[in-house]
Amino acid sequence: MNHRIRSIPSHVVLLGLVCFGAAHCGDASAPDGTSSDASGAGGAGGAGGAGGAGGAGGADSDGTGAGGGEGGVGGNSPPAEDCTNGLDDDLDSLVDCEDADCETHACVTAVPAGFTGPYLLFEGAASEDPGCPATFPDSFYAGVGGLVSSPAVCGTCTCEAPTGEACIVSAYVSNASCAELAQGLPACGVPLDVLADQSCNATGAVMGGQSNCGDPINGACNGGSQPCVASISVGAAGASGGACAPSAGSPAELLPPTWQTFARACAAPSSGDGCNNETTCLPEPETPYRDTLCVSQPGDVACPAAYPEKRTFFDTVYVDTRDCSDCACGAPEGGACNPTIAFYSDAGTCTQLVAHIDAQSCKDVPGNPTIHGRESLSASITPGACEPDGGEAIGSVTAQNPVTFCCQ
Ligand SMILES: [Ca+2]
Ligand SMILES: [Ca+2]
Repeated sequence: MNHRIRSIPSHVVLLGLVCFGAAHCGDASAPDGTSSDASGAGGAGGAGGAGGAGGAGGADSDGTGAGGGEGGVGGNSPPAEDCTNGLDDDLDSLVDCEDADCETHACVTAVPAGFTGPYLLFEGAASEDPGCPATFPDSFYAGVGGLVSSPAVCGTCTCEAPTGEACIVSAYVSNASCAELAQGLPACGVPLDVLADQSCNATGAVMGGQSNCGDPINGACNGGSQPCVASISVGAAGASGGACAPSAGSPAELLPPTWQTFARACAAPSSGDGCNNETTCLPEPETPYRDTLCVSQPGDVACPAAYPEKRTFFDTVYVDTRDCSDCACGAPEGGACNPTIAFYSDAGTCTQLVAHIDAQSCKDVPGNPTIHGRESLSASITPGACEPDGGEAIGSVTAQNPVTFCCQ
């Protein structure tokens, strides 16, 4: 006789398969027509359920009952619904997120192309990093965000006193007298600037002794009969040229940048079904994590519509170009000189004096002399000053290696 044991699906819960008495349990025809010849056999153990109770003793003619069968071997406890395995574990025909047992889970929009996730995200102080919880046990990412840096602190630039300033005095040798010049009458003349450094200036000359050397006619100095040299006007003197040496400046003082935010993203090892095709079943976030899940992509990228909230994090490496610009100086300004100029008639040797003339004055010179050499009687220059420039904070701190998280 073929003794068949029917295979029982492991998930089937068998309760109440109880054998009452040998008459019922022994030689009972099985539903498939085979017979079981065990007398008083215990009930079959229910897989995944409680074991069958032992068979009760059957009544017989002497009033003593045969021994009851032994109880079946107890099965495992019924499995709870695993919400992330795509199976109906507890056999209520509800898979994962469909199952009320998965109320701590929710359907989450599937990960858009190019992204990974979804991830649980923590943002906060690094000292409060919670790590990853049991529901999302795999740490996917740890980074920082919110880079804050202050500009370089720069010392004040200064400029040394100017050097190389020259005192240039304008002189004008005219065929008009000082009085005529003062009246603004037409006059002809020749400018003869003087470098007031106590050297004998010999460049340029106005020849005297002539009587027809440029009287103005109709405003043009092309003829006339007056002496060619009647007066010398000395204009305002001023220092010009030169330069100031800038101070070296102080080294840029750089405070280290700080990150306002620490970020950690955690992944779940698997996701479940029970959602529509566009979504997946995952544990719902709990504090201190962000209350929506996020997807990620390396770099600084735009976020898809399904995960619109963009968060950008970086590793702690940064590029710091902060510095102070070099110190520089503008041109000297405000220098002064006010020399008396001596004019000579000789050929640039400054020996035959014609006149001493102070700056900003005019003097008539009699005898129509030649004016050639001229020199300043002092070389004193009251130095000007240069406006300092530079020493400004430049550059910036730039975070590196961005990673984009896009959250719901
Ligand atoms: Ca399941
Ligand atoms: Ca289920």
